[in-house]
Amino acid sequence: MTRPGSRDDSQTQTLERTESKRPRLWRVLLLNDDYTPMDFVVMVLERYFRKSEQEAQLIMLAVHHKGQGVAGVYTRDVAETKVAQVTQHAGQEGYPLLAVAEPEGE
Ligand code: TYC
Repeated sequence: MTRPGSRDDSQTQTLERTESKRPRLWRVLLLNDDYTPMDFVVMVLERYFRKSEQEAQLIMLAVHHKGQGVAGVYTRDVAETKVAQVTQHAGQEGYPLLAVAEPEGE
């Protein structure tokens, strides 16, 4: 049934979106350990998470005292890349520093 001025949608259907407009964000967490030097963790936060030296110190100390802390929040791909970069750099130095990504809101 096509009225003048309306579009005939009998042939064409538009699928409803199933993705939300804004992608879910992922937290990158740093985990505490007994061996990675504090200075290395601060450098990681500055270099890979673009924190100022002061912010980096605060986050590092929070992780040291509480066991884990949020280094940054990103889309999934970016978060996974940060995890890979940190893990690779720490491993290269022989440090066991661990970073993990987890979705926000869980
Ligand atoms: N606990 C470490 C130390 O005393 C420092 C540290 C902080 C390690 C944060 C990991 O994610 C970390 N040298």
